[in-house]
Amino acid sequence: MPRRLVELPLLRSLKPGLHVHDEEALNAEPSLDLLDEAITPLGAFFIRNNGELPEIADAGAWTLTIDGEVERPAVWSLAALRETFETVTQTAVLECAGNGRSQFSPATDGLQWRLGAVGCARWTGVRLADVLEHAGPRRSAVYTAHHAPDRQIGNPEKAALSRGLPMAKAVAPETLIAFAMNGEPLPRLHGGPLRIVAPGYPGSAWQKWLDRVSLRTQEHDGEKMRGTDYRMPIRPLRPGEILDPANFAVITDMPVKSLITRPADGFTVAAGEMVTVAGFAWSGAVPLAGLELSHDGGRSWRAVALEPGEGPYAWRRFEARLPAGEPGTLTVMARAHDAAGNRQPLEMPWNPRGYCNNQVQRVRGAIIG
Ligand SMILES: Nc1nc2c(c(=O)[nH]1)N[C@H]1C(S)=C(S)[C@@H](COP(=O)(O)O)O[C@H]1N2
Ligand SMILES: [Mo]
Repeated sequence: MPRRLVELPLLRSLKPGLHVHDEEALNAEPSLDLLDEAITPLGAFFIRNNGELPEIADAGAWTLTIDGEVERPAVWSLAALRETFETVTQTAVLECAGNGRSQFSPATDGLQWRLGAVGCARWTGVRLADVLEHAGPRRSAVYTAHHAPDRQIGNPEKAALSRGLPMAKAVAPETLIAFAMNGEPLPRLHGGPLRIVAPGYPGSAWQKWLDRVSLRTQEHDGEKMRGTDYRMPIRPLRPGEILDPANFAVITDMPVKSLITRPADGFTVAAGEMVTVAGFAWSGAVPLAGLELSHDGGRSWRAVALEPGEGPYAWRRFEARLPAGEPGTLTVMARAHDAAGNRQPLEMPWNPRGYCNNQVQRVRGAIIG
């Protein structure tokens, strides 16, 4: 029986509100009203797989190998990892680099995500830095390579995805090898028993089903780390221009962004009433600095306070009540900025693979008389 006949119903029962983009690889995202919580529940968290879910016969027998440019290669059982290293919890946003891709025109290749390929969870595990330190990284090590058993659909010889991190991010205190999500054992759909958590980096860097970390003397060139995969052009490109991969750089820190989770697109409000506008803002490495709202289609903006988040990598809530004027249309927009002065663009410049779209979201409603 094809595996998806088993796995698709599983996904639908665990995550009933998700829109499934791809039934074979199981790629699915929630509607935005399901994201209206500081900690995204497991049942609303998007799923992104580049290949087939791996077969995991006995999660308890899982091992993690550390090798490559290290003095003391090691093989860890789950129990030994947990006993040896300090357990830490990091609240962090996980966002697919392709989130919002469906807004690019002309359309680009890749899953046509709307705006729901993002969530914020509490990730618990051990620091990748501690595990690497134990193995004694050599000076020659500049990049990690992460490996997992999932394979491409129709091509079981090839890994679905094998990405890595520059050493500085690998040994940063926020980077984890996680075994729990929102206080529960990490679900298989989210990479259990072990995954990388790289706060601020795109989802692609958060390797699921992690079974090997290998230190390398050069930037990793595994599956989905070559050509233009998860890379942005270093200068603006026009649609149709010849692409030279030398002009692309690996996506590292994700840009400042916000999401309006309320009201929903197509809302109605009576003239003279107030509309509650709520959602979240987040940023990759540079701290968030503020957020403005507009309810006149971007003609005027007003600053709105951000609530504190659960640490530097969590998203922060905003909520404001805006007046609905005369009958007609009402377009609500949110625009966040970071401490380096980067502000969400009204229009994201096009890029060939449709990545890192942080353009201001427009939620359109009607004021009725
Ligand atoms: N082994 C493996 N890890 C992976 C992937 C994958 O296909 N295989 N996809 C990556 C991508 S592109 C994203 S956006 C996140 C999604 O994590 P989630 O499914 O837990 O939401 O996992 C990442 N880790
Ligand atoms: Mo992704």
